[in-house]
Amino acid sequence: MNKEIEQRYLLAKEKYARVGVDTDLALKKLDDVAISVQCWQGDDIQGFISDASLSGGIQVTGNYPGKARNLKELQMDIEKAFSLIPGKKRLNLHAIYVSSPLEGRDIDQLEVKDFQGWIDWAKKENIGLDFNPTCFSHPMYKDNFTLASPDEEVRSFWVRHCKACVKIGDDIGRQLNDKCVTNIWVPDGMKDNPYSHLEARERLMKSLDEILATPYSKENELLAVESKFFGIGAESYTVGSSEFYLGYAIKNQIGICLDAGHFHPNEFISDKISSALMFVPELLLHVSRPVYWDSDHVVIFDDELQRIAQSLVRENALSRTHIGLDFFDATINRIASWVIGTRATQKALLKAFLEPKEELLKIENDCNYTKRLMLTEELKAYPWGDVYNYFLESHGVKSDEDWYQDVEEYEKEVLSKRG
Ligand code: RNT
Ligand code: ZN
Repeated sequence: MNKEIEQRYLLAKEKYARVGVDTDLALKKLDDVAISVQCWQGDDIQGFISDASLSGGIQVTGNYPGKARNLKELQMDIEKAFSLIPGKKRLNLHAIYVSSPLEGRDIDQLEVKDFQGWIDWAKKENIGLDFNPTCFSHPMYKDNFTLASPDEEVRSFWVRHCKACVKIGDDIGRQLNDKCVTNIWVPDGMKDNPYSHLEARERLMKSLDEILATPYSKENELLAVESKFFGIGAESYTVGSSEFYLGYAIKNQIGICLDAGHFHPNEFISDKISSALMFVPELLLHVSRPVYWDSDHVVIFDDELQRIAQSLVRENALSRTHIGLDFFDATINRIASWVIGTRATQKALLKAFLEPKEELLKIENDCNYTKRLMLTEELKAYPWGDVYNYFLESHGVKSDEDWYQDVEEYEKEVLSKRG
């Protein structure tokens, strides 16, 4: 253990103790929170099935060298990133990341064996896996539609794909003995004003009902549905809106996925967590960073990330919330982006764990808003960074900016040699 980091921690511990906060306990709590890291940042959502370009109204810009080109490279890169991120982690997979060739089958015929390479890897890494059907980047994504398509051939293709994914998520959860969150997001929408907003929603509901009829165990798998406000090329109408999916999740008692980039610029998912959890059993978060319109920038330690973490901790939401990251940026080193985004999320959680919860609740219930403002402001400058560094060091991970050397070395030795 680095002496300076230890000394700084001991000073921080004393300071926090004065306001009734136990830093050791906060670190223990942080250790228990699993963050699901999105595999798709490693190769700009390309996957291993085809070289079709990304569609579905989402875009990855940039051409930073060294993206993973196959399973081995992606696993290697994730392992590198994980070595720089302490604490519990999971990996979030999209269905296009098969671990062995499909040999003539299309994605409506996926089976768990197509992901066995990941399941075995997850066992070795001692992590859980999450899963997503991939309803884009495929020729059957037609006229901006998948599950809500008016073309029965298209709609039923995507229903088969999603049913196969539900089955796979169930198998993953069983094999790993760790619940797999399978999240359904579809890009369905319209560029220009629809004549009717209703018909496509009825078709989406019909498709979802068919998908939910797939046998699966709620112990092995949580199904979640993800709403969106608009996508590129679908600016005027999104079938799976927030109201649609929240209603659907409540009615069917499945998870709702709140993506930080899928709402109006002045609307925050942090304020939705407590309400949603009153009506759905579990929540999935796509922690992301919107900039003007839906663009998934690398998560940073900004106000909304802190508010999300505060909601989770202050409102006892952690035990029913799955934290997933969702960003893709091809202009910077992809491994660094994983480390930065995941560490930022951990920092926000730790900062929230380091609040004197009971006292702040009491102050608030006494309607002593002056004291609440004073204390929350003062806490912002408390030495939580020293506590986080101690967390890193005690897990044998390099603290402050020192981890970046590893990434630079890896870029030089490995990434720069990829074609
Ligand atoms: C798209 C959604 C969705 C995707 C991933 C790749 O707007 O946020 O979650 O980012 O499935
Ligand atoms: Zn998302």
